[in-house]
Amino acid sequence: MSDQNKGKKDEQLEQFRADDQGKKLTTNQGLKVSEDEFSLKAGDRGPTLLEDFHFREKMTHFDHERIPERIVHARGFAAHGEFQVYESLEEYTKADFLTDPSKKTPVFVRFSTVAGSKGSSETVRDARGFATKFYTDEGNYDLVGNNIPVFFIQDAIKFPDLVHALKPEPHNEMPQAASAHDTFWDFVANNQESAHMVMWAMSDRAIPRSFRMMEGFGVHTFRLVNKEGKSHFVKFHWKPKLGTHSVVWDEAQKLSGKDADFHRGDLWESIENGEYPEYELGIQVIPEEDEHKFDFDILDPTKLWPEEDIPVKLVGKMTLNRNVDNVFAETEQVAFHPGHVVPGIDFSNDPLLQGRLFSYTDTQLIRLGGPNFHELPINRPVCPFHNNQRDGYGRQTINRGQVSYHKNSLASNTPEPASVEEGGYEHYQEKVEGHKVRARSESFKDHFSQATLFWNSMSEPEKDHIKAAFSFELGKVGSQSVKQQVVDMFANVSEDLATTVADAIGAEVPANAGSSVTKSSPALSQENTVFSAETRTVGLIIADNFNGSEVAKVLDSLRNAGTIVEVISDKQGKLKGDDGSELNVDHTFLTSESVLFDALYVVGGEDVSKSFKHDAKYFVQEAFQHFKPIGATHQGVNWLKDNNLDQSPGVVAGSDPDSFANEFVEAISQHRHWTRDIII
Ligand code: HDE
Repeated sequence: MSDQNKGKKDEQLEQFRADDQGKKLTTNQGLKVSEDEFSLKAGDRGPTLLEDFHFREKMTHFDHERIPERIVHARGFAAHGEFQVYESLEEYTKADFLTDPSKKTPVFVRFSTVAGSKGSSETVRDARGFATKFYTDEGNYDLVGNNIPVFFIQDAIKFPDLVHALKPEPHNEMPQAASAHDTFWDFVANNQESAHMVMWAMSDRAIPRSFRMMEGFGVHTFRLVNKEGKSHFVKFHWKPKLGTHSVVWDEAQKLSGKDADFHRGDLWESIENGEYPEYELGIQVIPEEDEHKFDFDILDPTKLWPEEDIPVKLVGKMTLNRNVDNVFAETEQVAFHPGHVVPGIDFSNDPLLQGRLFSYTDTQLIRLGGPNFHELPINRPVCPFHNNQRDGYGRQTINRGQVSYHKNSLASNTPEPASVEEGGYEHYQEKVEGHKVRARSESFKDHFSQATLFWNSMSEPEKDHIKAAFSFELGKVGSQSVKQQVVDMFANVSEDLATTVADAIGAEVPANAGSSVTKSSPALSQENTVFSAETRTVGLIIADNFNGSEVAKVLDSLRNAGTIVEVISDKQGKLKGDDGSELNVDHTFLTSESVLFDALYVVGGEDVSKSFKHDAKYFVQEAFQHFKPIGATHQGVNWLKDNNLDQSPGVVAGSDPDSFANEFVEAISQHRHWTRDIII
């Protein structure tokens, strides 16, 4: 890691790092150990002795190595980085890290799936967590978001119900990391506020290509408060530099088996290769006085703010530039909490957010074993912290002195609260009045308009994917009644959707299907995202005796365009070109699969075996079915012709290395070629 990436947080973590390599083995008490293979026994064939403190310490520690996994978001992966605001946002907020453009704030970001266990696959259909801890000079600020801008429910009290319905069913603990089962869809049909989020969950957003290629959203409406005490409502966005891209469902399922670590592998590798993932922070701002000017309630977490109506202002950039040293110590022990705020950032009365403000500390107490989890290296703020909290399991701070209470005279009444001018946090003084009621606001009762807005905003391929996703998920549901209820529910969103799905799953479309909502929001379609060939992986299928000079030219162009080329052949080792050049084989047909690549470049070679041709054909056909760009030169061109693939969109066959490379790079940057004549 270069020095420029070393921030305050990294310096702090350095105090806790340990390198064991080259050292003598000791017990935890520092005693050097002379033997670590054999327990202490009464005779070399006799029983083990209780006296063997080394054995007992080693075994006891091992027995206690596991902690409870997160109840949701158990499967996650994280990286360090930094955030910098472009220009001062003092008009809206007094938060120091958002007003000083010269400041680089260290961050730690954990991405996750929601439903699956800690060891589950990463390419399942699910929302993704996108949780960012900013280690600011005024304390930690956590933006604990998802890659979908809305949520299933409107009130936190329903979260245990939602999660019970989504998780594997309790009688047989199936299915793992999947929503395609009866209880989830029963919940959906009977809690219709979920309609909008379910549309997102059935869309391509729920099967991202990479953590680097998905948006992040704070979901709730928050407040920004400036020095003068003026408040604006705000929604937070993360916009990935590489655009928002997804895999296709068949590919996602195959990836689950071929590489359950597909997303963490992608993040890890890109950081190791210096291809640092970047995201811009965006804000949508609504002045307080405009709170009631919209046809939805801005406190309702099942609603987004259409970007065409309330533009997203890009205000800063986050770069992830360092992998963790130890996944347990950092990724597993990091404790996020939407209530970790700094002066200038405040909450709204969104009832989902209000409940989250309780849940996150509570869950860390069981997960991390007590109230001192803030002392774990990954969770420590980079600014000093002082208060009268003491003791508890695993306490590390040695608080000196006699006094641990407020108010006091013995320590001159310190630590003392700071005034607002000194940086003391002051809750926004919103005027609140009301009766104590358990109720849903009337303004929260429209569950379908934005579900239809989302549907209307999709391109035709995206709509097809949503129809197929509903048909798959409901096709896995056993209860005919639940299937019918779901069709009845989504008939409120679109007649076309309901009709296709009903047909696929043997249900009836209700007579009054359809919606009167015609509005759309083009920003919601992935067709309008950023397209680039950068960091795309290209599998080069090649054999001995290839045309060395021409292939080298193409590879140069591909690499100059920022793609990563990996060589696939039938055996490992080196391949020789006709000019004596050499290529190292990265993967064989046995150790890889087309689903692991964004594009294939097929060259082949003279005299390849029948099995080589067979395996290459399988790779190419599968990549074709997944709408991926395929390039071919030399023998590869004939193979494409033999398989009738050469005339399709996104398939580039060529003989001139320069023009071929340009066309192929363009095809790669398009991500997928949906106009191919393929039935999904
Ligand atoms: Fe969470 N959520 N959540 N959540 N959430 C947790 O906290 C909860 C919600 C999100 O990488 C838990 O430390 C409630 C929305 C992320 O460590 C828990 C409600 C959003 C992560 C919890 C919600 C999120 C969590 C489990 C409804 C997007 C992973 C482990 C009121 C804005 C953070 C933990 C990480 C984790 C509670 C809804 C995002 C149980 C009660 C909406 C990214 O506290």
